[in-house]
Amino acid sequence: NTMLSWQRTAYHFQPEKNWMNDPNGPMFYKGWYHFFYQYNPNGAVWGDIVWGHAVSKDLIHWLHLPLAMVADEWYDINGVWTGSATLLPDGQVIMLYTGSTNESVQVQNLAYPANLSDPLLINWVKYSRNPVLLPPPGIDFKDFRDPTTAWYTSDGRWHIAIGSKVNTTGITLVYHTKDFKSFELLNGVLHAVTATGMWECVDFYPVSKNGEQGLDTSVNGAEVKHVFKTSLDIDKHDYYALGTYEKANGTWVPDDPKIGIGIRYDYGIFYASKTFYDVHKGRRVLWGWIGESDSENADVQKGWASVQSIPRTVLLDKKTGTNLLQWPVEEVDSLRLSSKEFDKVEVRPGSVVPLDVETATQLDIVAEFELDKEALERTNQTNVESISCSTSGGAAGRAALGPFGLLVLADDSLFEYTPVYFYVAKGADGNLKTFFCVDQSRSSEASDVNKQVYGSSVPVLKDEKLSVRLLVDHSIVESFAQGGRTCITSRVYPTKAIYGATRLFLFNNATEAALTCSLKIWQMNSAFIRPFHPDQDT
Ligand code: DQQ
Repeated sequence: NTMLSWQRTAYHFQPEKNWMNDPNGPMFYKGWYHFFYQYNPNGAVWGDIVWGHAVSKDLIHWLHLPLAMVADEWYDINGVWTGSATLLPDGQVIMLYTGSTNESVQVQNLAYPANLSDPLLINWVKYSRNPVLLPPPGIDFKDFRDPTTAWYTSDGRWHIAIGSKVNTTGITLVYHTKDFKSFELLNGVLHAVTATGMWECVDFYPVSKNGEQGLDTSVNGAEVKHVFKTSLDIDKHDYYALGTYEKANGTWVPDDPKIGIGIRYDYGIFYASKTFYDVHKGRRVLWGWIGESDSENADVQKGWASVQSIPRTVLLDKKTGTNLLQWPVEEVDSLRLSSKEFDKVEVRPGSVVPLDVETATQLDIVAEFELDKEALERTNQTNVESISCSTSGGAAGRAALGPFGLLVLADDSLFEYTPVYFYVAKGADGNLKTFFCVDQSRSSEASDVNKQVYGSSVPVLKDEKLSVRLLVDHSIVESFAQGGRTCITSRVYPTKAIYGATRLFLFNNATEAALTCSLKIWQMNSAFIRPFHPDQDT
């Protein structure tokens, strides 16, 4: 349907058509980044799931390859579900994935490349004695899925984690193995949290306490914290927490015992995410599935659904020590075309300032904001505990110190626009608390799309300016506050603010404080994401 074709993104990963969900088995192999994904070859809704496959030299431009695995065995005939890759030191590539069997039992299966000397890894072989794991006693046959990348420990074995639940407690089981064919279930669980339901797509990986490098999955020791991430089926959000992996008893202990399920990777749409260690650049890279927030009917009309996030590097935030920093991989900068800089633009309380960037559908924006210092001093204290992005009345609500920020995917008449903004409030202790939000309520004239306000508080340290990076791409806005401490990914469906009619504005709805904003804005090129032909020059 060409009516809706403008909603397709220009530099986010998408198949040519149909439904996509979770990222699967990402890795770097013989010069290529490999990306697999949950894919329905037959329609734009979830079902008939197989593994799509694409390769890239830079995580931005992609070549679509033939399906890597289809549902052709009794142990995955109801779906080739999510899995992860492990690169062994001897050069083998291990793929473990969940199959839904002919009786809809969730089992784990082993697959490997047919030809390790093919850098494109086009053909995959399923192990002849699959499945390698069945749901253990006490686990429901539909609550056993999404094996992680394996990590190696000093006992000479590889370990994998698999999400599950017991009653309503989400749990993570750990198995160890020497050959990825026979496995043993360890006593106890890696982690468990009551009332969180089924844990999907668990991820478990080390981050460096001091370094700027990413770490391979098996690294452990005093210099390392371990991130535990789970995707909650009950609310479709990804949560992570930092902690310590205690090899001796095989559990993971959160730094903050009160953290519960953890904090969100992203306060918008971002699910079933998975990291991999990029041996090529020595970094850890996070992929997340970004679904639609329009109606299923609209997806069927469009003929496609979902995109993937721009891959994000993940590092521990050394300044706070309590969160990760997520940042778009540096390769996305290669899409930057012409840029415009705006130095210390003043935005008075209650005003909107247009930014002359011509069309504004494909942008990379870096912005810094400063509120008038005197206004910050004289502002009254409020009960910050009662404030959140959605209680503040969205971007239209007005208080002393906000909201203020950018209006993206806006049309000239400000009929449609999506505010990405900060909201500052002074607490009873005199300290400022900052919220980072996206308000979708005016994003589209269409009625069958999500119009929620997304967001959370964001840590801002003394002497730090408020800063944001935005990646705008037709129907997606990925927003990173304070260097990636708090992220919000939004899918929006403007009907007027499209192509050449799209504009960008600054706004300040604070009643007390004037705002100064400095920005650099790049037009973004489209990425090449297209089918691979064997005779083409790579
Ligand atoms: N998607 C897969 C499952 C996983 C879920 C099926 C998460 O393996 O638990 O498509 O989105």
